Amino acid sequence: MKLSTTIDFASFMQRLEQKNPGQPEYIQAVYEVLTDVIPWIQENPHYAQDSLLERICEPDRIIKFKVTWDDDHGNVHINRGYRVQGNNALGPYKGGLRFHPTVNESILKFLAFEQTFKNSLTGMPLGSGKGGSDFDPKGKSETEIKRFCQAFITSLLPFIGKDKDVPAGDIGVGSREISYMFGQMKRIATIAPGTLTGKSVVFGGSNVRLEATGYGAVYFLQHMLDAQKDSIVGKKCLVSGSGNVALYAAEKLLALGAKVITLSDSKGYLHLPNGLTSPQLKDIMTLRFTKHQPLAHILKQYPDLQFHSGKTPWHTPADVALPCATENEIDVDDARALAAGKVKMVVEGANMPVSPTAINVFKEKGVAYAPGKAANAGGVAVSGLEMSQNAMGYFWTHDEVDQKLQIIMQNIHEQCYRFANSESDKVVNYARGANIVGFKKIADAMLAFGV
Ligand code: NDP
Ligand code: 2IT
Repeated sequence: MKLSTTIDFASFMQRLEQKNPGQPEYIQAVYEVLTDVIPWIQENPHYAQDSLLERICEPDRIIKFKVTWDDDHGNVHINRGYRVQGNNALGPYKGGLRFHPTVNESILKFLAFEQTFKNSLTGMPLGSGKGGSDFDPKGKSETEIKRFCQAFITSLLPFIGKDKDVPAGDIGVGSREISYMFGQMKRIATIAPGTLTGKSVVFGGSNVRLEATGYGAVYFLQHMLDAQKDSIVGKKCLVSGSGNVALYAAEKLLALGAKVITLSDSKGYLHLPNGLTSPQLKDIMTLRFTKHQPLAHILKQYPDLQFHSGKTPWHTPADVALPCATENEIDVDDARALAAGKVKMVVEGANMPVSPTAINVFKEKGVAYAPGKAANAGGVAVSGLEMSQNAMGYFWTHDEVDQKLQIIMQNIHEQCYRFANSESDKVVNYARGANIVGFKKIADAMLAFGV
């Protein structure tokens, strides 16, 4: 054991940047965590030993492969596939797959790094990983999507397994894609159902996994409000995105009496000044999940709604913002606009949607900020419950899983709140709590294992 009692933040980051050139998202994610963890390690020097931080930052391995598929006209296309296996101290590598043209090593390393802390926070025996491809599902036919999914998972299959690495969905990978991949896995090998999560309940999926990330984020928001003796009823909420996380967050917000006044996609945002209604949400779900069409097409059914092309929701006055689309969707100007618009809480449904400078604006302005690794952990937590159910060969009902999800989100909130150590802050520093609690558990496991 080598005990070094100090870690210099600036030189740590400098070494990391030199070692990982051209990976800004990954550097950003590490920077955000170390902002809280390094000062905590100075007070707890036990955790400065054995290069723990360096070892957590460096993924265990990165698998990179070619994915070849043919389109409906017989043209052959080549994409890159990846799986970043982050850290398996707490359990098998676990995290989603993203299909989006922006996917590269930096993005997947940031996502795997975030997943390490998120999965630790769930309290479940889950390591961390992330994967995907630069394949763009937009404009592809159903059969092209199917062939791509089959080609992708065929190449990834040797590297995954129920006790080894368990993928799930993320941007561009929903139930349709998981079904194609699971079908292909069954076709070519004998696989345990717990090798992939987010499956349909018809063939071994868990109740509530589809809704879990969005529902979980809203449960987390409820606890933030409770801690301030406030209530969710009547709160005006800005939601960005109109995918899995955004629309199920919207569904739960409506069920609990809040108002959803925006939704968005990569083309712009939909303004609903009187609040989204349940029939509108149902139609938007059909449009997005079944027809796979852009959000603006909802105007064909609801011509009175306003869609603002090329704009984001953040300049709309409200009480709460739930960014549920993608990384870095809220920058410093957006943060200032949110604070000026009287937003008091920002809850990340997406992974790292708020940039570091925007987080600083929230700190200055007294806006409570819940990081994705805590607030959106409900998705992976129910994936963990799916693995448990698959291992048992049994299932829990919708209400049973929802109850467990609520307890998990309550525990995550409690832990973050307890370790936030916010005396000198204007609001509870949930990010500090999440980073420290997430780190400590993995560090304890790694110390116990020895080098
Ligand atoms: P979906 O693919 O279902 O939806 C993504 C949504 O975000 C779409 O509305 C999409 O619009 C929008 N979007 C994507 N990229 C951009 C961009 N560059 N600019 C603006 N909008 C964009 O993905 P999910 O809902 O599953 O994921 C959303 C976020 O939540 C991601 O950050 C993901 O990592 C995170 N997350 C997901 C979990 C899950 O269980 N699915 C769990 C935890 C976190 P368009 O269709 O126009 O591209
Ligand atoms: O970012 C995430 O937590 C996810 N995409 C879900 C991961 C999972 O394994 O369910």
